[in-house]
Amino acid sequence: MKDEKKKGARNSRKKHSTNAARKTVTAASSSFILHPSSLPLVAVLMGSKSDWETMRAASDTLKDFGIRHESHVMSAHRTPKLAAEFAGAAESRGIEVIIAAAGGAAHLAGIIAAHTTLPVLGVPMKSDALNGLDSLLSTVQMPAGIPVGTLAIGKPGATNAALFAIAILANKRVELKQKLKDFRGAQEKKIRETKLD
Ligand code: RP5
Repeated sequence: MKDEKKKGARNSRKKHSTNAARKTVTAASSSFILHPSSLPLVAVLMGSKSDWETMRAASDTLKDFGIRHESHVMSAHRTPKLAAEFAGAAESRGIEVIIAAAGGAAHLAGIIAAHTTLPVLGVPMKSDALNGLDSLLSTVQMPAGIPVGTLAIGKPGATNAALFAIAILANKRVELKQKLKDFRGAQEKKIRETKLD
């Protein structure tokens, strides 16, 4: 009974957040959008919930740097209209960078980039069939004119997409630039202090 209640609450939360995301997309299409400081700066998109285990690394990295962001599942193939609507409205919602991850015939980053001039960073997901080589080639081989900045396959790509987004945001945010430098410094210190036995 208790479990059923929990499940019900979980489902209703899920429904609510999906509806909320849709509402934001719809609302963002209108012309009187404000940019309050609570709005997300980065959107982390992925083609399937099965990508979340990998893409959590992007979200966690953004969290570590205190970057407001939102994460959504949408697909170039399964929800093409939602992907186009989201990309078309993203800039007016205050989003500055979009990270888009997909696997297999990975077209999400491309379709997002086709509908916005915001920087789009693509993360190829590791696939069962071809180990992510399919995703990498699908994401990276954009024809000239519509760029997608493609990162490495899988988790390293997810982390680096977030760091790349942070580097873009840091160009106009002094404190964030300092945080990024501190992060690099800590990383360097760790390597310099590594002792092998
Ligand atoms: C892509 O197909 C997704 O990005 C995912 O990486 C892959 C497999 O999706 P599922 O079949 O697991 O939903 O669209």
